[in-house]
Amino acid sequence: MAPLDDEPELRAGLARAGQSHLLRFWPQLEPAERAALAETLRALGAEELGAHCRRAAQTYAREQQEEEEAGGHPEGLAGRLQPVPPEFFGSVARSEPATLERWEEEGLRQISQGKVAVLLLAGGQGTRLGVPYPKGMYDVGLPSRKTLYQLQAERIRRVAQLAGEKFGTSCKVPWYIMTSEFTLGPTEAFFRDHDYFHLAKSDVVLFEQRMLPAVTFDGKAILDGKGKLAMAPDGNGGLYRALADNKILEDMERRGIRYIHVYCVDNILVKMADPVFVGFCVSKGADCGAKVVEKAYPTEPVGVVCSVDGVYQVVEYSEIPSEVAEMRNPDGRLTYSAGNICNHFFTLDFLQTIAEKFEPQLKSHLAIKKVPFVDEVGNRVNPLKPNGIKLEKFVFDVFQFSKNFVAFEVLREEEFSPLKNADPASKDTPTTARRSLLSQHYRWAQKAGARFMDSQGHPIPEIQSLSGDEEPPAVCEISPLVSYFGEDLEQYLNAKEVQSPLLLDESQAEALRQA
Ligand code: UD2
Repeated sequence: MAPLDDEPELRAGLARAGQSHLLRFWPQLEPAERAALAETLRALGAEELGAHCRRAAQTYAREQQEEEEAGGHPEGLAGRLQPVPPEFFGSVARSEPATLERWEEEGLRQISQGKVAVLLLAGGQGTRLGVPYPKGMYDVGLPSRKTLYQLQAERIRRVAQLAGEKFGTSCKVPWYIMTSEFTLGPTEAFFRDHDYFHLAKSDVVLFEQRMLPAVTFDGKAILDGKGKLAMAPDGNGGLYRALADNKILEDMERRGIRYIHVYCVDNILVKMADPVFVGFCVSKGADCGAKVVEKAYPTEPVGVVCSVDGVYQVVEYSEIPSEVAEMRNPDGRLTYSAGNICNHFFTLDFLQTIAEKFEPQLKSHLAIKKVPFVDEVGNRVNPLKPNGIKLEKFVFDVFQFSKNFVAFEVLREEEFSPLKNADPASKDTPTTARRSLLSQHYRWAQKAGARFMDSQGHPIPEIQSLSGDEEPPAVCEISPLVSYFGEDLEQYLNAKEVQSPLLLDESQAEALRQA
């Protein structure tokens, strides 16, 4: 294909691709703007750009037609779905403590041998939360004012320490972070400014996913400015191309990594490199696994793990017919209840197979959006109605290629509280995330034997079995550097009277231990 770095060639390539309008304002552009536009177009490639725009318009037309034919009753998909019976899942709630301990030990063993990495999907724009910086930099207002990134970094440090201590090794858990054009710069600067939260810089590997142009319903790439295309990251399933683009799998191989825990940025309770989950997947010989929680209500924005035509997959919340999402069993529980929480396990071998062989087969999902654009005379318009298509790949669409897929059900109040919306929305906000974490830490402290007192020294009445939705009676935040998942707290807290608010960091813990 011809390079697009000079004007006549640029024009010819775009004309063949049916995208000549992208040079409409060329005469008005400054040299630097021309160079930038030419560079974007060159990187995309005229042929690929044309193919992308056609695919977007065709996918849109096909889905519109399918919807019309189904007359709002998508029996098609409904007839092909089957729930996964609970007995096919591993489950924290249904397993004996000894079994959970066995899985945890197996996970810690793998970590201690340096075979486990974590991979964060952090290329999203966080539009619902509405902050102009990457979500990981968000501070939900904990007493420590730690950001999501800091909590995650400290959990990595602690889990590596636990594994190392248990098996007498010195080990690391490398942290791979997929960013996008929107999040790379600020994420890099944030980590640098915070000294990588005391992780070795070489163990924090940032890489970038690709961007794709937004397209009108009739297949024209949209101009966001006179010399700038409207672009969006290619979805969290862009991971697999990004792994290949950036030679990340080679890096993992060099480090001796065999298992990868992939997770999304906004779950304040995420268990980094979760030894129980990793140990469960390794014990089952799985190449691919997903953590799930029981879905709370039919419209909850989580995909469901189910089988489609006999193959385990996730049907995303944006694509599941409402009739299906609302189906209930005789006991009142949702039939499709295995809620995906974007916590996945992959073997390196599996990721290699995907990157080398199956990536091109991954489905492109359609998102219909309001995409700001410049009109024919060059005015920027914020549309009131959706006017554009974005195509995205989903990280879980590789499950269908697994030879041994497993799902693992965990407890929502211990492991899932995502930050999606700004306050004062009712769900998945900074307030709910903060409350979930503080309730969890209150439960841990209570279990370890702490007795909370108020500022006047009066005992604070306890609440037994506090749920993640309730405000705890005492404020207690435990640093991940002190306890990763509630372990080892008795030595600091058993039978101790502690004043609320308690911020149990390393120095406070040491003081309590000696008290
Ligand atoms: C995701 C899951 C959904 C459920 C929910 C739980 C997918 C496709 N959907 O939905 O089933 O588990 O999370 O919270 O996984 N991201 C990128 N690049 C992109 C787009 C997103 O890295 O191009 C990251 C994003 O930064 C985040 C994660 O992927 O860490 C999930 O993205 P989201 O918050 O947009 O996904 P959501 O809530 O729609």
